[in-house]
Amino acid sequence: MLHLLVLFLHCLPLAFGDYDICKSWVTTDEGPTWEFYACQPKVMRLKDYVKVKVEPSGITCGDPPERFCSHENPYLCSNECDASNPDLAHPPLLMFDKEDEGLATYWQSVTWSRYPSPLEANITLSWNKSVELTDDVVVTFEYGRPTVMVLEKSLDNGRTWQPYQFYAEDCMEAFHMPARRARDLSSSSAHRVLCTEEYSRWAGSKKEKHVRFEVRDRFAIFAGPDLRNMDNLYTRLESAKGLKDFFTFTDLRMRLLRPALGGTYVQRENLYKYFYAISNIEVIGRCKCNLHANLCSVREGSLQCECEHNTTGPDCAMDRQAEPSAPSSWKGKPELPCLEHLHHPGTRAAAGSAFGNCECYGHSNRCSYIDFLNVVTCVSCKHNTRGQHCQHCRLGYYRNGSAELDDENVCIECNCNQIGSVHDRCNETGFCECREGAAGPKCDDCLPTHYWRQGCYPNVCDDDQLLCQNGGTCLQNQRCACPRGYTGVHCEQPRCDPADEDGGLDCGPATLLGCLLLLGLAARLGC
Ligand SMILES: *[C@@H]1O[C@H](CO)[C@@H](O)[C@H](O)[C@H]1NC(C)=O
Ligand SMILES: *[C@@H]1O[C@H](CO)[C@@H](O)[C@H](O)[C@H]1NC(C)=O
Ligand SMILES: *[C@@H]1O[C@H](CO)[C@@H](O)[C@H](O)[C@H]1NC(C)=O
Ligand SMILES: *[C@@H]1O[C@H](CO)[C@@H](O)[C@H](O)[C@H]1NC(C)=O
Ligand SMILES: *[C@@H]1O[C@H](CO)[C@@H](O)[C@H](O)[C@H]1NC(C)=O
Ligand SMILES: [Ca+2]
Repeated sequence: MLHLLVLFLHCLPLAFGDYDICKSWVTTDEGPTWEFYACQPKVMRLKDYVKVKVEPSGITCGDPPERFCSHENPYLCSNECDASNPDLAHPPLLMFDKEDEGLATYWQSVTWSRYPSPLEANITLSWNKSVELTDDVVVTFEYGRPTVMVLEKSLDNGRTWQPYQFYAEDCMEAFHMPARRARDLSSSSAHRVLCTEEYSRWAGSKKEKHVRFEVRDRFAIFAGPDLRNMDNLYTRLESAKGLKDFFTFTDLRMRLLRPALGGTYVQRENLYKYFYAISNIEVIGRCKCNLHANLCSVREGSLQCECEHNTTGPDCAMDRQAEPSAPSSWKGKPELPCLEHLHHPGTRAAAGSAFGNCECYGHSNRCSYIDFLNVVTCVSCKHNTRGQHCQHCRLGYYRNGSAELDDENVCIECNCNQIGSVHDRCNETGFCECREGAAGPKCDDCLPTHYWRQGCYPNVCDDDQLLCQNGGTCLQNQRCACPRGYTGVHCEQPRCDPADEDGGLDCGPATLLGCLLLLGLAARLGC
């Protein structure tokens, strides 16, 4: 059972830093204990973890070798695709390689030599794991974007599919749908499947290469044009069932239905200029771990969440201790007033301070109910507080002893010196944990045995143990200034400089050998 688990659900900021720890060991009035937090893995380039399938077989060019032309210069057909020659082959993997500056590498289809039967291709991307988009999907087409295509997605590893977005030069003609743009959607229609004409018009094959699935435009409906109010976005994502699912999938499929035409009609006498070529498919997002993991790693060839909070399963959606019938275990609990449903399994959110047990000392007016723990916890604690009742200070802050719990100034920033301290946290009286040699409440000083220079370093010399010899003087504990004739860290070595004005080599017999060696070295170096 998860009865000890208290999840402190904050609103997810775009600065994902706040979500990178799942738990921490803290001291409370009742003694030390684990505190648990909603956490999620980092955003990554999902194309690095994808498996691709291109259909039908034989759609990739080069077998047999084929020539192709460009729309700009349709009678110059000098390019060749040959699958047996690595320099002239265009296999599917080239949609996912690193695009360095310079020439693009791309997958390419056969040409439309069988016109008028359609030139169609399916490109299926599979992750074998639920992932969540955090940025636009951007597909880069060389030699022109398709005039008709459909983006589809699957939530169940390819068993069932649903349309994600339609793309056409003329949406009415191709799909009997009116054309819409993602940026014109409203908060109630943000997850509508639409047809767009923005990415299918011919604009010259070099100029406009990108076809987008707009995630940012949809986020902006809730977070504002610069995505500043991510708080609001994530509250909506957690509370509106369907909205978060909209950005989630296990597979994507592009159904390419008609290639770029470079004009309004197909020129039958030159079909070698009609084909698809994709140089990159960028998919930015993160593993879906239901706020129970901050790591997602490749195991058995697939991405998997490293689940915390006693959860398990590929998406951390299951209770590790529960019987297989766990999902029904929170049926029959009393409904609390003003509850919005959280997408997050086993968690519901409540709005408004009218919510009975929502005590947050004035640092929040929103609570969340975690079903399988039967716990009510504050959401989005302000004034640098955290905790079930916003009764603790956030990491990096400490309790202001002269302020009440409901005071806005209750938490004071630790302000630990970045170089001198181990981390930016401090104890209840504001003392930071110092690196070796550093001292002071904020670790911005050095111990007497150390000197400060972008950090604390052990003294080279001092007036006590590490004396400068032969009359040298210690400069700020950092180095000895040696008198003429002596060198070394502590001026312990006689110096044998042949260019010395006094002419003489001031070398005692004991160091004569060393002097001769030095002279030899100096001679070899050309002094
Ligand atoms: C592409 O996939 C769809 C199902 O989404 C299927 O009906 C169609 O036949 C496929 N096309 C090709 C060319 O494989
Ligand atoms: C998909 O991932 C599961 C683990 O979640 C793994 O056991 C399975 O082998 C994977 N399937 C494929 C086809 O990679
Ligand atoms: C998880 O289970 C272990 C063992 O049953 C228990 O000690 C622990 O408190 C549970 N809770 C969390 C959040 O790990
Ligand atoms: C501590 O709280 C008191 C009372 O609100 C306030 O006057 C004082 O400025 C706070 N101290 C700091 C360092 O913020
Ligand atoms: C905080 O750390 C300082 C320095 O290590 C120590 O003197 C002080 O007692 C600590 N305060 C508490 C409450 O632990
Ligand atoms: Ca490429």
